[in-house]
Amino acid sequence: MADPRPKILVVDDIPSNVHVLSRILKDDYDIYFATDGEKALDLVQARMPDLVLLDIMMPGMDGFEVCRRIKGDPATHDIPVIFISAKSEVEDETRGLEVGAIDFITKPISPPIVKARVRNHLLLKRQTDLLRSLSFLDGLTGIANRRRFDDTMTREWRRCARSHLPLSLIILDVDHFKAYNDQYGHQSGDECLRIVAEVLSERARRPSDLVARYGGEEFVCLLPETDGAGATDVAEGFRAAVAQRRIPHAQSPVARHVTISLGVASVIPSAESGPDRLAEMADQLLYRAKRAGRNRVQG
Ligand code: GH3
Ligand code: MG
Ligand code: MG
Ligand code: MG
Repeated sequence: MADPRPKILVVDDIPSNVHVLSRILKDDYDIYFATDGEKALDLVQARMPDLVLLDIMMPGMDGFEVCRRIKGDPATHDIPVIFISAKSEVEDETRGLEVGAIDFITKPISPPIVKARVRNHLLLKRQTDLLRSLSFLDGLTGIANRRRFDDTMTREWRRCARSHLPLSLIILDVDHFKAYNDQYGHQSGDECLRIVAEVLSERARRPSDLVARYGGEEFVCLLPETDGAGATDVAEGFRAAVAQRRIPHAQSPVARHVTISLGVASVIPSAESGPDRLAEMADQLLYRAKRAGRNRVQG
């Protein structure tokens, strides 16, 4: 599928300036526009543009302030901002760059230069976005990695604490995986982990459920707004689905195929405490599932 057209927000209080920029760029990009700072900020939130072309001198909120606010919000911080201004003093340009703009173009503009700079900055933005998304993925299985899990856990902990909703965590570990590697080789071990990751991802029910590789042959599933009973159901579904894949494991004392053990912990988060205790609880329960014979869920 072709990439969607990049979205550019043009902000200028003089409609004819907006018009000129739109004409230069509209063949290659989707253009949105605003003629004051407040509307610009609303559109940034609503449209999440890939680039903002921003005038400085506007009645009400000026461009510097608009830029500062875009850069101050974690949700919009990474959107590149280019000032396009008749203000051409060194101090103006310096200030523009200091409030977080990536470039500064002076009016009157030269259409080919605007086009070329916009193209370059969008290319860079695309590469940065790609790198960021890769930094949150596990290289072996392609599912979320530990970094993504930690990030999401922090965010969901706060959200559930604010709304007094339960947050559940499943930690699971492949049974006798050392013996699997010894028997079938490390490459097959890797393939087995990819299959387990796929099975878990297929079984996670809600879009807000996050399945991640926790490390080695351990995986986690974070379940916001889910109580212990709900999470135990999901865990049991994981256990059964992995067993049903019948991945041969001749050396396993549990079954002749690959199995997993799971610990399930659930809390209603509070603002005073952090998520570490939840992970500890789930980990201890996983350990109990192992001692109780493996291929089971311990809630
Ligand atoms: P238990 O049922 O108690 O969990 O036994 P186990 O053998 O699974 O546990 P142990 O912690 O002794 O062994 C885990 C093994 O997982 C050892 C390690 O080499 C293997 N492993 C960890 N990460 C990877 C990986 O990315 N690929 C492969 N192939 N093996 C891995
Ligand atoms: Mg102006
Ligand atoms: Mg382990
Ligand atoms: Mg194991």
